[in-house]
Amino acid sequence: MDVLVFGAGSLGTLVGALLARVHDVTLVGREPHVSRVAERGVRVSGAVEDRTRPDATTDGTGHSADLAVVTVKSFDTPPAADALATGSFDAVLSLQNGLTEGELAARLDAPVLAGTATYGARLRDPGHVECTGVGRVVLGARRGGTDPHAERAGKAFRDAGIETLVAADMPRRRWEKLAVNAGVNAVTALARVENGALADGPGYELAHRAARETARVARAEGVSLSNRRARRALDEVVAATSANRSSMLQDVDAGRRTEVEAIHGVVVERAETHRLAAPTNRTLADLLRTWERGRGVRSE
Ligand code: KPL
Repeated sequence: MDVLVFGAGSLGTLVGALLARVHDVTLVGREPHVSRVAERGVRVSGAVEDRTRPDATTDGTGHSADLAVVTVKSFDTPPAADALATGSFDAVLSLQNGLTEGELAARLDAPVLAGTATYGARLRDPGHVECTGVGRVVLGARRGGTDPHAERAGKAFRDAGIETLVAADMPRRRWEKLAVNAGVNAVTALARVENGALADGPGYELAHRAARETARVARAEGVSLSNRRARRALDEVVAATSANRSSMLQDVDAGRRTEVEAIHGVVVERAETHRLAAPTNRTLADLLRTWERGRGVRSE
């Protein structure tokens, strides 16, 4: 299968390198990573060890492939979608934080699939990604139900040795992941700790509150996600990824813009639509926005 992985950050590089075991993969990313991958391939270390040779380019326009996997940061979704729209794909799969699949679908003709990934990944150096935890990819039709494109994408992932489930309830799973990200990401980024440091500490109650608020907003959106289920998902992810530095902590460590808007911003905005309060998400969002302004990575 021909696969384009759009976004060669930590998760995109890991997924692209693993897919390249059995598929023809092109990674779209930035320099100096792209040149190193083009010269020597990708080295995968940690929980999975491998070296594979995907193609790599900085130009995301004019590609055609059986599947495009979008792994860019949520705020880079509009330009990524515009670049993808210049090419041709049988299906496009979003493996991003937030609820970006709607944004992709609005700009693309190809069917858009929703996905979640709990693999831990960290870019060590250009051309070198560490797998910090073997998780699972779950993917399916973005509005739920079955979809032959999802079955095909799921098989392609499994053929490459990636733990993958094709699910018919992606809207609930996407909101559940959003609840987990709302609980884990800001608290670990602001406290500068690994995910596992949340367990049983004072940050845990804060994380649970953010996840509960998110589940309540999900229910107002017509998605069946109980507080208990959101809490269990949060507990499971914290236990399974205890040694991980969350993607938001990695952004804060690197002085980069975070995904605050795609996580807490979306929860607060949708809560407002339903006249619900989301004080924990609002507070976490304001703290992160203040940090971004202070670091000069945010203008508004
Ligand atoms: O998705 C993640 C992230 O870091 O963005 C979790 C699941 C919280 C794992 O670190």
